[in-house]
Amino acid sequence: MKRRTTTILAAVLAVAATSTAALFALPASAETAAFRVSNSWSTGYQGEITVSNQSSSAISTWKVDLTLPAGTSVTQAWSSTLTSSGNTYTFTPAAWNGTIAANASTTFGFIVTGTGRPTGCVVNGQTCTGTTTPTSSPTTSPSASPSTSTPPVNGTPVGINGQLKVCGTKLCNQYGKPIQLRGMSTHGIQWFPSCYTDAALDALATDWNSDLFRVSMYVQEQGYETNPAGFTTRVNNLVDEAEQRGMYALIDFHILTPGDPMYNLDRAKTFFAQVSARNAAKKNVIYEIANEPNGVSWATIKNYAEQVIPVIRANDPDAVVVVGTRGWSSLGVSEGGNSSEIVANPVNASNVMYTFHFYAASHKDNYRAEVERAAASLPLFVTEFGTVTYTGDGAVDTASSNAWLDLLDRLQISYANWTFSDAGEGSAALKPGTCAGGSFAGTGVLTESGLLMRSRIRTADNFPTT
Ligand code: IDC
Repeated sequence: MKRRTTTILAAVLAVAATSTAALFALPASAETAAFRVSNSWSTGYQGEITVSNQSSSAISTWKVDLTLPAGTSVTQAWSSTLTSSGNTYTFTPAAWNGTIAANASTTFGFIVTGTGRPTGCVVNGQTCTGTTTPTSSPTTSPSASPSTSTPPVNGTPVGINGQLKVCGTKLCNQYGKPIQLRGMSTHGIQWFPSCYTDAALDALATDWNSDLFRVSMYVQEQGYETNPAGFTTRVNNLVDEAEQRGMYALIDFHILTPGDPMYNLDRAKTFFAQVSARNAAKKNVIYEIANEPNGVSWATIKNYAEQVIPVIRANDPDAVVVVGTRGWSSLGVSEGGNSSEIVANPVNASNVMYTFHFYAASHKDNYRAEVERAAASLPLFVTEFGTVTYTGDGAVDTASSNAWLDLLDRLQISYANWTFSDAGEGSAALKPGTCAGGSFAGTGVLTESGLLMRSRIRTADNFPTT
């Protein structure tokens, strides 16, 4: 039932620096809607509106009408339902966010083509009041414009292979030939900033001959949720660093706890809208949309994927997207299932792969058998694995690690090892204190896991061009 409010609803518009913002005055204790530009580029921008219920009882629905000047239009929205009439764009709730509890809020986002800022705002049918004044409020935009692409360096993994594409069950290069990418994952980028410097990336690219650099952006645990703009910028910078060295960058939306990806759906849509718009021109970006779903059904993961993938595709239609699987990306095995549930009900999108993770000291023959079986039907990508136990710590299991890596090589399954960091745990490739020291090349800085991984990764690649 639609509850008519008697309070005056209004919106605050705060836009990027050098723009003009319309400031709508708010009565005290009203439901409000706040608009902000969260990213902008030469031909458009991304907007976000937060509808807040500042009253003492729940509201059961909401509706926001934005008017844009001629030549500017909303081309995509998420976490809301978009309709339009002329220059007016109407946003109503998505299936899950119509009800807003007392003192709670919901945020939806949209992409605008054209640079005109809103000229009008109506919330639940009432005209926003206020004046338009120039402002120089600080921008929260993670980047001013979509990044242009750095030409791939000749002879590097990106220089040779170019834009990747899923072909059958394989990852293929620009020549349509199957390839395997071998590389390293960061630890949580919120924890080890000094491990991802220019010197570190140089060592990965030229000493390790790494094809791939996974950028692990935790969402919780002091990650993205604490500073979306800051983490988005950090990820984009690392994408550039990888590109400059001819390495692929795997953008990992590192959900872990809670294991239900739906908990982070809105954040995922916002984050992937931004990174895909900004990096669309690049050939080196692969999107990993959910690190390790756990405690949820495959149907839930698939539903999440089918909401996030269109957000990416709208900006970056040809990029490969990797989808997490049930049971901490074990293809379901760690929760008593297997890959048959995916084969029977695959994600309804093309150019996608499925994640498999393992920790060699914990996951052995039965997991290897399932990977071999699944690889016959599904494109798999080992976006994370460790040479130790699933805790990320303990001794390297050399025999199991080599059995795994031999299997992945044979099946041409790409992989990233956890972690290129100096965390004091067995899975870290670098000895504690290495990152502060600032030198990363050679074997002197490596742990037992690092020595094993560098020796496996730096061997010659097989990247066919004909
Ligand atoms: C671990 C880190 C550890 C950190 C912990 C919690 O190694 O330092 O305290 O996360 O954030 C995964 C996860 C990955 C884990 C890793 C090892 O994707 O985040 O990292 N692991 O436990 N899945 C299986 C193992």
